[in-house]
Amino acid sequence: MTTELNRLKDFMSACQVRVEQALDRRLPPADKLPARLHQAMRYATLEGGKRLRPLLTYATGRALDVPLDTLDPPACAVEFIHVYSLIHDDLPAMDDDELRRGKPTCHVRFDEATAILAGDALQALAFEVLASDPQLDVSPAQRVAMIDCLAKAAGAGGMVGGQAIDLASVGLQLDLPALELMHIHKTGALIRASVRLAALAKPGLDPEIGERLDHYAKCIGLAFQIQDDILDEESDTATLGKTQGKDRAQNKPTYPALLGLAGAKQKAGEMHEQAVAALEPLGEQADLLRALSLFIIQRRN
Ligand code: GRG
Repeated sequence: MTTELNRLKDFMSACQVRVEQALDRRLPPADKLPARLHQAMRYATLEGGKRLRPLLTYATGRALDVPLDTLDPPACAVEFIHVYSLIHDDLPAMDDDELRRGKPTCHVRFDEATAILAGDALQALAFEVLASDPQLDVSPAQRVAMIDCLAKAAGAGGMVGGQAIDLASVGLQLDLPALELMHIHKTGALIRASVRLAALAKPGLDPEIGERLDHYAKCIGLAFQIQDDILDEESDTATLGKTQGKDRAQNKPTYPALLGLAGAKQKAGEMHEQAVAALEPLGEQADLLRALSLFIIQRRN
């Protein structure tokens, strides 16, 4: 696995440079009017983040022999949706956060109205890119399928619906299936779309491979969220004392709260194993996807 992790590190660095340039090229210039809106879009999107979702798109493309050039537009589209969700999630009406990716949140750096509009515009830009970016070398039917996939993942049946379930669950005692359902929508849907968009770019993909990739994506989506809860729990315990973490202060349900820290770690490991098992027919070509799954449960931020 060490070799795979080293290869993943090289791949991640190359793709991070690649996606940074691809995002930059697709964002409106900072001096184009209305400049404040465009500056906010660029500020929130560029120079930050792990770019996990674009990496998944590129790694899936690698597994299926889809050219990276064709994957730049879908990789950017999922990241634009992700950044819009972060901007809106940080607003005072939602999580009311002041820091994101190590810098002031968009509404703190600009203002609330500009942050709302920047999020809205990034969401629209994601669909514009899928609809008309000339670099996306696929048939019109594939383009429509990609737009449909991202719209469903982002909307009320996916990420936004998950956020609504999350808001409604504050103060409630969720059991494990209810917690899982929330995360499958809130963070899982976009992670699944990141993989699926690359699969949709492959003409004539064997449906069984498509289903296996979808199962992989579902498992790593849950593993991602469990690891997120574990990192929150560990940083709360380190910095605030055992009973004062933000999520617990807001009485939000988490995996460590339901399973204990050791139980949550075990569950993350099980999700990783299931994810890797789903990739079996893809052989070595899926090594980067395997390594990304491991990265998800080993990440420290
Ligand atoms: C407000 C429309 C709307 C949706 C919000 C996904 C979501 C729904 C909000 C994100 C809030 C959040 C911090 C969730 C926890 C898990 C998560 C998505 C963390 C951030 O994702 P990373 O770690 O972030 O991939 P980077 O910065 O690396 O891109």
